[in-house]
Amino acid sequence: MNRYAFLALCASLLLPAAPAMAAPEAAAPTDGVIRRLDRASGTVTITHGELPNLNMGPMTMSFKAKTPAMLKSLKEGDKIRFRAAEVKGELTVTSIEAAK
Ligand SMILES: [Cu+2]
Repeated sequence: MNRYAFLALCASLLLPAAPAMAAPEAAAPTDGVIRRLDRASGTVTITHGELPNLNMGPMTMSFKAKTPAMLKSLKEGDKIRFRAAEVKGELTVTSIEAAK
């Protein structure tokens, strides 16, 4: 293998990892419990564990849901795994699923 082929191989091995590392949503999901669910306003109050990407320790707080549809199958008291990020200045749940 010549030097250029080797470099191309290195690049192809490294590239798949790069977008995952750059995206804030790549953070591992955080455990939480739904305390309040307001479908009308699309907000959800969650008692959550540590959120390193938001510099938060465990607490109970309200988030905006990225889409109202993502709250459809959930109810108060549900244990969840979720990701949150700051979107347009608002703390927003970007993904949410029932914890198994
Ligand atoms: Cu918080």
